[in-house]
Amino acid sequence: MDQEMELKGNAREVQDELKQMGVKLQVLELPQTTRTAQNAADAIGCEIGQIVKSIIMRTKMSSRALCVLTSGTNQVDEKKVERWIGEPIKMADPNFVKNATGFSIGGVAPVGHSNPIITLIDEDLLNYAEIWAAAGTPNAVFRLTPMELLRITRSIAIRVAKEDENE
Ligand code: 5CA
Repeated sequence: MDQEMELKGNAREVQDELKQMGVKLQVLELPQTTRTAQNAADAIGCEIGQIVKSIIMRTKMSSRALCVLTSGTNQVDEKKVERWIGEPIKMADPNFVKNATGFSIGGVAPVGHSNPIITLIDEDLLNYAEIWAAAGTPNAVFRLTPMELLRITRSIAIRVAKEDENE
């Protein structure tokens, strides 16, 4: 399609990666910014929970990158992820994110990283029929189903969200 022909830079690379994986998912470049989950929901006209945040964490001891694909309404509970990974973790800084994924914060896609990254998916994303993820730049996104996200990231869904302290 025309839109696909015009994709540039990282958005094109993400589109090429998706195509190589054999999935028919289309990267869209929007006129508005999609830098944050709220921005993306406003630009797309969907619920913020449908936005996939690609949160890059760093293991404290082995210094490996970890990608936690989180619903736009949730915050990552580091303790829940640590239990799964078996090592303390912390948020990655912007340089680490760029080196690990090839993308800058605000445009980190769930696929097409510079190196393979261990990925976990927030189970709350499974509640939606359709979700939207970043596609390499702060104004590129693509729509997919939660099952497609599981498949293209070869990942699993777990409970990662911080819960209300009263719960
Ligand atoms: N394009 C949208 C979703 S389609 C997007 O990328 N959203 S995001 O949530 O994945 O990216 C912003 C996230 O980057 C924030 O939620 C935050 O966790 C992280 N972030 C923002 N600033 C920093 C920073 N200075 N250091 C580390 N992480 C940051």
